[in-house]
Amino acid sequence: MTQQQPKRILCIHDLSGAGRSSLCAILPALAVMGHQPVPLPTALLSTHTGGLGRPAVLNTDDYTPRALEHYHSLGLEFDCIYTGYLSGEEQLALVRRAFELWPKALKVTDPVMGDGGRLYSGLSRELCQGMRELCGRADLITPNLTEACYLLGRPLPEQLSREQALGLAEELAGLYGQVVVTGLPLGQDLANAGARRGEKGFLAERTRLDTNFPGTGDLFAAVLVGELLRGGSLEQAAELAAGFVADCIAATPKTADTRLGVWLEPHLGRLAPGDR
Ligand code: PXL
Repeated sequence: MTQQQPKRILCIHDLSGAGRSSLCAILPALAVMGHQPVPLPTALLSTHTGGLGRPAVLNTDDYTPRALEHYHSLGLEFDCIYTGYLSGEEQLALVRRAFELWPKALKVTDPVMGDGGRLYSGLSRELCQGMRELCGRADLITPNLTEACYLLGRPLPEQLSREQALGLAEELAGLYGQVVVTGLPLGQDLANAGARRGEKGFLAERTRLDTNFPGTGDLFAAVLVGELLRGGSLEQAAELAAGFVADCIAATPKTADTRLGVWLEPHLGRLAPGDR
């Protein structure tokens, strides 16, 4: 079997030790898909901020700009720069600098700001404004519905028809370029869940399970990025990512502590090249 050259991906996200979010979900997913993720942690946290109390936090603003310049001085090339959770406004400049240093890299921004209609605790309005601007610089953005509504400056709908969902994504695409919106509450009988193509775009539908886990947006975006870099289309990548996340959610025991994220570890092997 011929080996595909691993794609090198600069991952600008936080490292939250427990809870299977951000880099702790992203790094294993990208690596098992055959890529070389290079983490640039925007902060170190003991856990994510979603319900596990107040995490211990270490600011990395003194480290990250120097790490970027070091990578550049080494002549390291990145095929992709993939950005997510930023804990402060300084990090907007960090991402802009990364985009500037590697102009040929595919720029993917997951504008991690909130969920369920609320912003994550500790994120300032200014940071969220800056995130908007960053989305304008990216080649592809992957907001969830809360973030998509924030980017469009409108309230969160409780439910969406397929037509409305495609319309929302189209509106965002008009402003920002390529867009994949996650977590759309379609509220329909999805017994025949699967891929659906409309005139304006596509839907990767899965049956909605009545639980919420932190980190699933990070896992989705990582698999999406991984598949795009393996040469998949946006639609194929979204299907793979939606299926993988849905399978991880379904396979996590009902009694598990949802705050610790989905039990992704037993399933990662399925993402390996040649294992699909
Ligand atoms: O999964 C999104 C995310 C990433 N990073 C941190 C978070 C969250 C969501 O709560 O708190 C630190």
